[in-house]
Amino acid sequence: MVLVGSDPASEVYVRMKGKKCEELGMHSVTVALPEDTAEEELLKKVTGLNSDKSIHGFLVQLPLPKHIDEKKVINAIDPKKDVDCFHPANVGKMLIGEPEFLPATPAGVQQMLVRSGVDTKGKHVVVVGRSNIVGKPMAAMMVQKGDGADSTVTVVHSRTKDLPSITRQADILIVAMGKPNFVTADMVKEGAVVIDVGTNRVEDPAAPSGSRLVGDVDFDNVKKKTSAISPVPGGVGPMTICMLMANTVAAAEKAAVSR
Ligand code: L34
Repeated sequence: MVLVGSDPASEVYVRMKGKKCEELGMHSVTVALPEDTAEEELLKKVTGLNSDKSIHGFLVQLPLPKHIDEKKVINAIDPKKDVDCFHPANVGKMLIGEPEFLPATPAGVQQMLVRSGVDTKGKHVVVVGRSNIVGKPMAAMMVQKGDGADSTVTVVHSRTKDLPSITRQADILIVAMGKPNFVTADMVKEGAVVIDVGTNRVEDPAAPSGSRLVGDVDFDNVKKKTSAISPVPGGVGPMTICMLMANTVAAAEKAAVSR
């Protein structure tokens, strides 16, 4: 894992990933670089990891400091080691149904559905949000053929007209908007399955740290209408980390076979 700067949330996530590697008996290294690292310096690190035979997969934790072009950095990662599945070549392969890797957060959502016994075939999945990391790949995965997919997919976002009228049609509602309490009970159909991808830190004077982690869904009120709902924390976040680990194992297996 490459971490640039000292964004507190990124530090937490990277630490959690390192711990998970240790738990699983996987070698892991965290390359921590200062906030003022030059783009060229980071690109050099990426090139170094690309050719390092002791590393089967790596990621550059996002967001990066403003002076660094994220696209350039992602493009520099060897697609065979791109366990985030952020490289355009890997995104393309996923889109045509021939994935090298699956992007960790959407794959975590899909596994949650599969392992909870939620039928997705022919169901109306509404994805709220259109980011490159969650919304777009999530929609692309749910329209693929096969188990845990085969859905009819609608993507809604900040420019959608009458968004609640569409979310109310969802059998499965996947929310990745990045806004606390964005989805309220009136926006959800009775009996729907709701997956909350949001991780927002909000001020809470009552909390020991002065803040608290919440999703994009008004959990307590929406819960009353759903047949299943995922919480924040303890929902999609830990699944993301699991899928990153799975991708890393897959990368190592592929490297062993092709050697
Ligand atoms: N390159 N950048 C890259 N890859 C990623 O896969 C990520 N992401 C997102 C941010 N930037 C990235 C993550 O790892 C978000 N993310 C992530 C990972 C784990 C958790 C949340 C986001 C997680 O496990 N959250 C815990 C709570 C942790 C806390 O207390 O802050 C949860 O239970 O939701």
